[in-house]
Amino acid sequence: MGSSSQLPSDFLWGFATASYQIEGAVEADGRGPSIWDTFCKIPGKIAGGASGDVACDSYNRTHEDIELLKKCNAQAYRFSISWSRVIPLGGRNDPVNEKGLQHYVKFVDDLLEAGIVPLVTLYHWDLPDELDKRYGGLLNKEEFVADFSNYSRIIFNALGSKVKYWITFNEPWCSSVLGYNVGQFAPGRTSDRKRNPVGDGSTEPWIVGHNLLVAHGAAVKIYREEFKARDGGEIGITLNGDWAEPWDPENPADVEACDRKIEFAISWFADPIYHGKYPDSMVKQLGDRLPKWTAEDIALVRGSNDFYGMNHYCANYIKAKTGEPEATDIAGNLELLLQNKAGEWVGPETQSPWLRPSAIGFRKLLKWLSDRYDYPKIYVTENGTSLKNENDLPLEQLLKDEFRTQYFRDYIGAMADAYTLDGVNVRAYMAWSLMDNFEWAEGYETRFGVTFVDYENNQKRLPKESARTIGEIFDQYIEKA
Ligand code: PNW
Repeated sequence: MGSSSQLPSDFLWGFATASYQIEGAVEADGRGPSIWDTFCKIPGKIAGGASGDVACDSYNRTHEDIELLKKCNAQAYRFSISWSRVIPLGGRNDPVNEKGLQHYVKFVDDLLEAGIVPLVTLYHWDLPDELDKRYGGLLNKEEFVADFSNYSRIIFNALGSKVKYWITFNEPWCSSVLGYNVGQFAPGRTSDRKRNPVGDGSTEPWIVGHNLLVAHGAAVKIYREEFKARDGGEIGITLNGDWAEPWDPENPADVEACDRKIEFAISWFADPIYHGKYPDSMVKQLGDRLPKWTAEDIALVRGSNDFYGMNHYCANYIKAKTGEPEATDIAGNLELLLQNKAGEWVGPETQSPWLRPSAIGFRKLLKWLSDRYDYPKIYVTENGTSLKNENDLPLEQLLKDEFRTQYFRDYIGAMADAYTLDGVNVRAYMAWSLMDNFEWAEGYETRFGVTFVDYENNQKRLPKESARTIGEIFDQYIEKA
């Protein structure tokens, strides 16, 4: 497997990060707070009481980060823009902060000068806090769509001539489910009263997911009507989703539940975009709790992807539940397990409780998506792994991250197989992540970087083994032009 597979000569690869996870400098140059600044201040929400206050200090170290990218021979870099740096209060009638905006203009110029292709995410979870307070943020369709449209237009205007790849939203599933059902991510709303006095996990995630789709569609319309002819770029949304294998392959209910699990995680967003409706399995389970598409909204959403942005990490075993689904169920009335009926683990343990690698699952999901959405152009916008106890290893060992290197070998090989053997139209790959960073609720205890960041020592960056190897892996697979 893998040895004879290839990737096309124009395949684009590089690394990904996100603003709140790396930038720090939360008060620099007039930045306003985001919902993550606020969430991090609530005791007990983040491991070790951490926050993105300093993180990797990337706001002040753009040159170091570009040097890192060059050292890895990266062709591309996916990063996100902090909305509240550009519009500190966030809204369409609020002032634009020219300093914040110019930071990104300069950064993009510097990347281009270094020969690195920028992929820009407009929204990687850091909503301006004021919008959450003012009108309930993502819960308020009219206001949120209008404000996101305004913000997007400002960014397209400032960067459109230089940036050819745009991602509207990163992982709307995480914003909706982790932010409004589980309550583990900002703004932390949930039905679980031990976690939060407010929130309704049976309705809010579906409203938020719907609003994110409409906001995505609205931004795409703006890009296509006002910028695309001039700038010639592409725009899409990035969806997360892992592969599903039946807990008991002999049990048809488990086999069926696998498709349902992917539908609840991915097709929730991808079906409206590619098919103009929500999946039947979701309509059936959620009934009126799933918002209805108006003709106007679905016209914005349908056909709104120039490419499919895919974040992918791992696989799960799926066991169908019997009986009626709970009101707060978001998964499709099934259990996500790491072991199957025979007691086999889906993959080796990592530091992230939800992540056990299974490279073959990557190939299978690429094919599943291609079948369902008629072979769209796919850009893998994130893929990577943490390492069990990496944070506790002595530096010397930590820099030899063979486990992560092998993960990239296996996953990139599986992707090349999907391209070569399954006809999957995958054209780009961004490894998560360029460097260790603020891993949301897990704080700094979990590391995903190909570069070690020494938080104790002035955020010094030291490339790990995987940083060196990933370029060699791509070199092996990418056809010479
Ligand atoms: C993605 N889950 O998040 C994000 O896009 C990144 O910002 C993040 O650092 C990376 O994956 C690694 O976690 C996810 O619980 C977070 O299933 C959690 C889950 C999935 C994706």
